[in-house]
Amino acid sequence: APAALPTAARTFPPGFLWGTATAAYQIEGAAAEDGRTPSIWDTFARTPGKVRNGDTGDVATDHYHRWREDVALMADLGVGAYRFSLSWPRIQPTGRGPAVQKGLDFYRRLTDELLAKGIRPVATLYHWDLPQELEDAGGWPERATTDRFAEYAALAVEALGDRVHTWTTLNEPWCSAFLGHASGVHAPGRTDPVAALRAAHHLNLAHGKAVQALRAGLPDEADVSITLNLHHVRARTDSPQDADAARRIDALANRVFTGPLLSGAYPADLLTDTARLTDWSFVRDGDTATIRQRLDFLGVNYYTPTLVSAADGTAADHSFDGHGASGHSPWPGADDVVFHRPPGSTTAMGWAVDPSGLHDLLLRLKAEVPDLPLMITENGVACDDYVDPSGTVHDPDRIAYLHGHLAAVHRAIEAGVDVRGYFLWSLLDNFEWGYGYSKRFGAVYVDYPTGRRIPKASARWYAEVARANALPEAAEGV
Ligand code: GBH
Repeated sequence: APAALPTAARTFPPGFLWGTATAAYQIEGAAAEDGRTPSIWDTFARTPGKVRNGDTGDVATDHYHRWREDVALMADLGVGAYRFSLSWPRIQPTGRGPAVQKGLDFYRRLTDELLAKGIRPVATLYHWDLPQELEDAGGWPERATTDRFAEYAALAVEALGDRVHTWTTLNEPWCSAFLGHASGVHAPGRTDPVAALRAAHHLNLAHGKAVQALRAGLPDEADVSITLNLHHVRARTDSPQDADAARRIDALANRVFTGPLLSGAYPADLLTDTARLTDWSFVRDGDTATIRQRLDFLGVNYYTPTLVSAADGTAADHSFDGHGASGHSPWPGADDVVFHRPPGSTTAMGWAVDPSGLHDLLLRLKAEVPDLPLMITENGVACDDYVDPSGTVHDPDRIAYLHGHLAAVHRAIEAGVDVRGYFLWSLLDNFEWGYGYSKRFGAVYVDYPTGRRIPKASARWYAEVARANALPEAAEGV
């Protein structure tokens, strides 16, 4: 045989879903229109010192007014699915009572337009924008919030269940619980480790109740899921001390969610590790049964791996462990664990580029929950895009990142992992939480503040991958 046969095209399974993703607060703007009231992110962003440059989502990418143009952009890209989130305070401003019709109408128009263009809508109920009134009543550390969430889920599915058949309850409850309540770098900015553990449980419970509400309003063939930012945790050495550090972070990052969601129990080691802080009496009889609902798929968001060791006496570098500037840890009971920068190049966020973390994470999930289909609900990168004098936006680092991570997904599929689709984060440059508009994750460039959209080179590259349902040989394929 000839020595240099071309390697087989890396084709994805038939029907593999190609999409892009966004979230309401990051793109919509129109913060005070049509009855919308503040969420915890409006409050947080308006608090001096919380978000870089004092940026807020008041205008964001103005998607609330430019939605039709944004759907047209997606249609031009030819990508088959769009993952977006519903703004809770736009639909139910106080977090209680009847829905605001104008708020629902926005999502009706948006989803009608998506369906008219042949794009599957994938709706997330909660991407971090709790109505401020519910925060004032105690927020996620308070159990009653789980019932408010179930009521909101019922309103959303009643209005949209006829056209949206793919639903996700929560986006990344780890961030809501631990960045929001322990390190305080996300809204509501609390720094109380016990409140964070309570929030984690109530987010799990809210998910379980919301799945029941969603299923009650959906046809049998609809898909219901949750999206987790699972951490691929590696130990720096194979010493027992470092392995134990990795185990503890794995419990707080992953198993605090996957335990009750997939196995119906909180892991025993997590309860032991945090026993100094709490006896977990906020978990009541029956809660874990409520949390363990059948899932049609698990949404996985992946950006970078996590590398840890036991404390070794050197000063910790908190630039990649989610610590707040004030030094509060997002890891209750494990603030002695040291985080290290993984090897390799880093992105504009300072996160290491390592597709093997995604591959290994997918294989772990297959080993632990073999029958659960997976969906990559976010993957992408902030990098320094270059706008040339003709106005073309070049982002070779993004193309390379996407190529490497899609190759990792493809390898996992070849190894037997049931991955159903991939959503690029993000369709548009947008409000990157604590970093404001200083970081650009979009495949489409947004010129602030005119709002003009310019597809980057990566958008054209991704459109071609989706069209072919296959990866080109090299990153610079088109
Ligand atoms: C996602 O969060 C969000 O769903 C999305 O809204 C956001 O725009 C996007 O990613 C890009 O950030 O924080 O120091 O512990 C991802 C959040 C990023 C949290 C990686 C954990 C690890 C480094 N995750 N992070 S650190």
